[in-house]
Amino acid sequence: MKPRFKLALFSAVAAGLVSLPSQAQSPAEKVYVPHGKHDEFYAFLSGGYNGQLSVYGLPSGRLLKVIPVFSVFPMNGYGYSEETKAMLMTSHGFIPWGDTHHPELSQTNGVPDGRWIFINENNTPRVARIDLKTFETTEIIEIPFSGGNHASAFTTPDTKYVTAATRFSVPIPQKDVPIAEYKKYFKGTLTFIRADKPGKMDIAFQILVPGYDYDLAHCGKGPSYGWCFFTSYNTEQAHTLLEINASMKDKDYIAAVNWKRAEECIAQGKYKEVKTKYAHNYRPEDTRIARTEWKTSVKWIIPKECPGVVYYLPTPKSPHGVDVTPDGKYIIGGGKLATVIPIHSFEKMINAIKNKQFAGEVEGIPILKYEAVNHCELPNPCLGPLHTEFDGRGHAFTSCFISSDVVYYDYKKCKILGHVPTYYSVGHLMIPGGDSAKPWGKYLLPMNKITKDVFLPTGPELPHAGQLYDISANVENTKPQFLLDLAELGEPHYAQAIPAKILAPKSQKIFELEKNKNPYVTRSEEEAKVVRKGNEVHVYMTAIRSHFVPDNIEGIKVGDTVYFHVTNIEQDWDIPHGFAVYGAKTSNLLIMPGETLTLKWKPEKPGVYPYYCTDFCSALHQEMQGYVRVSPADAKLPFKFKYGTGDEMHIVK
Ligand code: RUQ
Ligand code: CUA
Repeated sequence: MKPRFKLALFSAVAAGLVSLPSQAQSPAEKVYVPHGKHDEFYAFLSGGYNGQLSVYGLPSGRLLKVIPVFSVFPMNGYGYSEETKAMLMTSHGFIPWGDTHHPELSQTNGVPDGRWIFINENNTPRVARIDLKTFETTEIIEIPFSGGNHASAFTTPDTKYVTAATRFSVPIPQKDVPIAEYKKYFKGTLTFIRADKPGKMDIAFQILVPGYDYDLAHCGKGPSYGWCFFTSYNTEQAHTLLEINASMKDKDYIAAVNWKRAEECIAQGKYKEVKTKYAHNYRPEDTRIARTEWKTSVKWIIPKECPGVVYYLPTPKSPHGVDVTPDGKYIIGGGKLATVIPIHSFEKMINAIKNKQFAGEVEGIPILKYEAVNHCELPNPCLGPLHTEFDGRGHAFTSCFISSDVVYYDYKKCKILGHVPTYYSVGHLMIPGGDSAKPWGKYLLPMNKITKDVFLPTGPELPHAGQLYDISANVENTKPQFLLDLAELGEPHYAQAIPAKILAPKSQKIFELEKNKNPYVTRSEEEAKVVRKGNEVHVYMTAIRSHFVPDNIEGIKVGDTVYFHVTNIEQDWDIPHGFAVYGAKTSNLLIMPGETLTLKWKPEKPGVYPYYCTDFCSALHQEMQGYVRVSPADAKLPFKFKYGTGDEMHIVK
């Protein structure tokens, strides 16, 4: 290029008159988001064994937030404050940890709409809803009759249901039986959770299925609306040495569930109501106090008694992921041990059902003939195919664990277009909207299991690495361009992304003090008070730049249980206050503007204990402190508190 032309082109580009072909920009230019500009996408990456969900900006790869879901989070008091403890309640009691796998955005007409994001917990089967106005976990439902909730939390295109299933089949109902009698006692359940009404998550029904390992799911859309698909492995029903014993058969199954049919059976009373106990935890917008509601039964559908509700599609070999193309016409299985990628046709499946092209039956579930449902087998794709996402242009991208790459292909023509490397051993991959009816495309993010030499070494434990690729040019003739290595938190299994322009305008800035319905709210400093009820002391405290009211408290005695109900009375965006008291066996609280949070404290020894704000909130943040005096249990000290030189205030006995 001649220098003068280069200059002219540069000014034309700068003036926004000409846009350069995307491949003409360097990776650094493509991921650089200058000060004053924001990222184009929010990306939500599960944290796996950290039990959380991380929020990144794309393309910069900046970590914006960690949302605690199934694990306590000392950073803001989630799971420690009295208002949030109940979120982690289960039928096994309070559980401070969970294993998050698959985030899934709520959808309208098959397109992510930015209302909520759901995510599953694998270990103690649960599903959570995160409200995307506040980026907070607001609801968690436990799933009974399940073990290892992995094929979850995938949504129907209208968010009517999200899915759950047993990855580990278990005795259903649970009982004390010899493990060797697996085949006799162990069963699986496929669960549909009603999810479109906040605060009212509910198990609509469970389908009782043979005791295999149900691994992943995705629901149909467009022509396949009304169906969801679940992979299974271990159809051998092994209970020991699964790496060999569950890899014997050439094909396992994808279970195709007709949930419309299930609804009919429920309406006709073809179900069994079974007694059990499971937790439904909800944190409403007004009180912001999480409460546990105990649910006591579920509806079971037995496939024999509801014909047409489930069919098995034979699928090679120990399939992991199952993904439905944006047009809803094809179902792609990722057979970990398979040498091909099987692409099933929904239309063929429906015809096979009509024409009864069955190869057998298990427990009332017809097995369809493989040839009758298979659209094609993508030959020699890669080694260890797992998961598939779509760019919305007719191309599928499948992650391949063993060969550490992503293969991309035309799924209708069954034609491979190319491969890109991953570093290393990719698990899930994500394209914004890539499992929806209308992918936004643009980026591809494979998320890897093994990092090795990608980043500076940090001892034996390394962050997982993701690789961001540009797929904005049609991959038919342009290879994806490598952009960035992303250091991830925990182990991201699946991820989701949505354009910032959908989400950012909805983001809530404060909680309105007026609307705060916490019974311990203190709306003004005049209302601050300390109330004793026997051995319980309730401190109604306010926080504002740069003091607490009260800031001196006397009359607490050893043996008291003190509840600090701290209301942040600021009404200004991004001005949280923290609260911590010396010796408290809990985390700090991080209180948002307009919010009330409660810290429980049992002082054990007489003395004077400081408390302070943990978030540097103003030039006088260091002055934002107070003292609480603790006297011996038998002390006759008057109960008093104050702020400033004024008299003792608002003591309520
Ligand atoms: S997993 S790497 Cu979704 Cu939990 Cu596949
Ligand atoms: Cu409030 Cu620092």
